[in-house]
Amino acid sequence: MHTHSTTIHWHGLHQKSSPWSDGVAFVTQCPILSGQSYTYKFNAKPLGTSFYHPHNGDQRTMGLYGLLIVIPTPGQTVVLPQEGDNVFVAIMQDWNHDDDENALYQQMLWDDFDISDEVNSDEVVEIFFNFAFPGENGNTPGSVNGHQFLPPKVAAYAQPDLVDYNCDACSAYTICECTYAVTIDNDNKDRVYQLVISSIGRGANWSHPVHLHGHSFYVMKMVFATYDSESQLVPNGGQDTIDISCTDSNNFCSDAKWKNASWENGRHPDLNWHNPPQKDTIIIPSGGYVIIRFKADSPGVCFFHCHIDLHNTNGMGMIINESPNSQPKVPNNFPKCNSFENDGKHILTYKLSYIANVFASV
Ligand SMILES: [Cu+2]
Repeated sequence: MHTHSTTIHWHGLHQKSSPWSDGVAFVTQCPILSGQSYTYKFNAKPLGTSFYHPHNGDQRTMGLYGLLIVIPTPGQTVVLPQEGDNVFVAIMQDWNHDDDENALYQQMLWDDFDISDEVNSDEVVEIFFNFAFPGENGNTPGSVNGHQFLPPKVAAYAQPDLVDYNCDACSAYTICECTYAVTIDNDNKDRVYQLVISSIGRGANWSHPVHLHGHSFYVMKMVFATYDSESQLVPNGGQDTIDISCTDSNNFCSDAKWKNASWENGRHPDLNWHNPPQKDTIIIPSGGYVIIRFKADSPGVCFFHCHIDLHNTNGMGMIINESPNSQPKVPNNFPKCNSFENDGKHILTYKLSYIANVFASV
């Protein structure tokens, strides 16, 4: 790609102890420029079948992606296809069509997981995130809680002091553009994070496959809006879901909360403790919500975004800044970057030096 910069995200790998290798442009690294090379080094964990794709612009939807299979190390006990089994792996490109809720749920199921110890805790921190397109007519950007993501101009992980995380202009009643980040930590090793991810309110009408970097999480609940026999949304007193209350008069739902206050702080009464699927990406149904749980055991800057490229590049993403005090240092000489105001002189200087180089080489 002689005209594009790029980065590669190793989807499915958690990058614990190497968060700078997660491959998100302007979040974990600077883009790799045309003509440059960059070597990713990381532990291949967890094992399984996933894929790699660029994390810069819309390059994935244009075909830059492939399979990524982590095989077990000798001695690791896993269920593998037996000799003679007919096994193949398929990878498919996006195809937008009407999603069927049963099909979506069945796709998530793989096996029973015993998670009683992992995400059951007395200390649950609950956070609501609404992935949607709220706003006024003509200005309805992709956003999370009304924040249209503004990518930093540096590698946020490697150059944290140069990132402007100020989102003070945002409120429950306004949408704004900023580098939205929420900090979580593991000061208490037993603490569990419960995210309530919705696609509700005025900016709903799409379902969003939301991907959290750095983690697998447990899907504790998936709730769909109510539809009639002709697939039309049935309004529930003006709200998409009867469980969540949107407090602002614009119905942006950037400051959502449970209608039933006794559900707060992780006390939703109907979570799936028997066989919650373990995922790193989950569909948020239009007009519905999903509850996920995980522990903050992967220090780094974890991008959290809709995996539809056009939604993501439109601003439907944010940073989970995880355990800032425990984040490992980047390797020596890790590439850094910055921006400059283009007054034309730099371009001219570059062109002249390029021409000079060309003449010098002939
Ligand atoms: Cu989306």
